Amino acid sequence: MVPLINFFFINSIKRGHQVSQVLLQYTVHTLSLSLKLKMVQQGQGRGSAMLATVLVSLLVVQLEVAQAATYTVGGAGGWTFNVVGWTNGKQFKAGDVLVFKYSPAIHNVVAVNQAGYKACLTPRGAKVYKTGKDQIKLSKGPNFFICNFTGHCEGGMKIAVTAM
Ligand SMILES: *[C@@H]1O[C@H](CO)[C@@H](O)[C@H](O)[C@H]1NC(C)=O
Ligand SMILES: [Cu+2]
Repeated sequence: MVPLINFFFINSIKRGHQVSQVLLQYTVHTLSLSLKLKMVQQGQGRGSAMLATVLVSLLVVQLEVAQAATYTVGGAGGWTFNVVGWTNGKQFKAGDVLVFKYSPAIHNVVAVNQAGYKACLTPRGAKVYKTGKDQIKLSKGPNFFICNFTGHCEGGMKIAVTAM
């Protein structure tokens, strides 16, 4: 039981879930375990206990699927130069939220297309974010963001994120 819960925690935290969401899942898990225990104690037999396990597991899986994760781009360092490798090894889903934290006096976030990402150019009409704490929801497929202050994108201030 303990290894299972540990696995559960580590997995959720890896996915970038907020602590509150992890705690919610933990509660559901704990409930399922006590439910099983109760059924066995009441002599309702292995069959119903197993059914309860399956049902609660399904509920947990559904919660997992429905939940959007929130990521702070660049981690503790925030949205800055050389953040381009931050996406390595991460999996993103449509609806996940990226939080860009930076000083708006010296940086911004511009949603661009693939060509803009590659060439560090801002396409006409591109959406510019400049609050210093922008929350951007990922859409399914590729998402590209650059800082368009002169030279910053070239300095690795760009990310490409593919959301499943
Ligand atoms: C950044 O993009 C905005 C919006 O297209 C544009 O007005 C601005 O001139 C760009 N800044 C630079 C340094 O290219
Ligand atoms: Cu910048």
